[in-house]
Amino acid sequence: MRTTEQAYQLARQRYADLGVDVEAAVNKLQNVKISLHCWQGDDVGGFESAGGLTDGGILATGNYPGKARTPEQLRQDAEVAFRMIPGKHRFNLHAIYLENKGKKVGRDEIGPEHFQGWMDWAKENGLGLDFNPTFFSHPKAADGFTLSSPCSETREFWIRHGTACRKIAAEMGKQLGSPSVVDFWMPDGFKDIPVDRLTPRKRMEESLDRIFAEQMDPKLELDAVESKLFGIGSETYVVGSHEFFMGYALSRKKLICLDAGHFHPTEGIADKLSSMSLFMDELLLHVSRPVRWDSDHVVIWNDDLRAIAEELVRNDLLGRTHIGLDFFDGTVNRIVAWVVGTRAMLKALLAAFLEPLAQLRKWERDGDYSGRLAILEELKSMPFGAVWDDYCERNGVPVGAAWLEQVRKYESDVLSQR
Ligand code: RNT
Ligand code: ZN
Repeated sequence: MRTTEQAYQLARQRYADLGVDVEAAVNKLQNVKISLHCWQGDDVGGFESAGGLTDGGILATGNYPGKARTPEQLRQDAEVAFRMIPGKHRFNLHAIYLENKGKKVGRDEIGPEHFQGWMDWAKENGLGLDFNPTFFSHPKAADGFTLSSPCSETREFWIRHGTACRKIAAEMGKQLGSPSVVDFWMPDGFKDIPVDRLTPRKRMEESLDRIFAEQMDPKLELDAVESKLFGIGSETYVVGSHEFFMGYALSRKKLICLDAGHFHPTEGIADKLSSMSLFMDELLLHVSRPVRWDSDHVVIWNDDLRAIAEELVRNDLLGRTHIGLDFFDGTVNRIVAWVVGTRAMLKALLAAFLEPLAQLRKWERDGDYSGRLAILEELKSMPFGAVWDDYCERNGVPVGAAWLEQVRKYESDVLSQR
């Protein structure tokens, strides 16, 4: 017997002793799809022009060599990442990742034809696609306002952009046979203390209502709105705050997107999920790792991530939660970042599936908090790694750290030649 197999059999027995069915846990994980964000592959640059990210409340740091500069390169890199990640997943595009064949196409003029290459690639690779309008890195967003701008011409431009993006996503949903989730995040806000906090919010509300006026088939396209506490240049006031988008999503029956970095520095998103699940059908997550601020570090398997996964599993929310990743680190090999972040998310979910939940719930109901405390702590040193390794093996991806060697080889063969 191979060592991974031996270790797995022993681990299975250890978990069975606790009342956990490992095979059932593994089968559940097999159904989970994570949406990998294209923007980790090139530091949120996109292919509109050679310029790349300018401003608008997000900032990528680092200049690790080998960044993807064309759609072909980005797809090739993503394929390498997907080969290191167990399971079948999704890919999440921003509007600036269009293929314009060298012609300048305004953001308000984009259509499905500019994303056909991505749709063909997704089909070949068995991936679903998600989508994002890009309300930043643009002269019309340079003053920090888009859909809530006091300038009607600016608002109209961005309304046309948002409308175009929903149509593109619906086409993706149609061609790929699964709905494309469109996430609306706008950087709008003030650096310093405003005197009128209400009017920009009214304008934002009106603009969004115009964008969402057309009913879309939820089998093809779903809309989400993403709140934020502060950004670079919007430290004092963000139009799309949590309360704004919570109210908007509830009243318009949209999804809310919770980004792990968009709240107060010590405020996690895990505890929000159960409450929101009572009032909304579906949720979108931007799983990220804020370090002291909304820094978008690569996701790792830490307590915050565990807590998110536990809430999703314990409350049976996976069937109505879209899990997207949102980080961008240009100081490390960008494929390594994708692989580490996605594998961490999957590990956190697997660990959550491996809890003796019925027992823990019973103890809690009966007031046996000693049992709950003791077993939650024991679970941390259970042979989780053996189950994870077996999961990788049965999905045909490298076991343990073996994937790193493969990415390093790709770096020397391909990335370093760019
Ligand atoms: C920015 C938001 C948003 C972006 C992506 C690139 O603070 O988190 O989701 O990171 O759209
Ligand atoms: Zn986000």
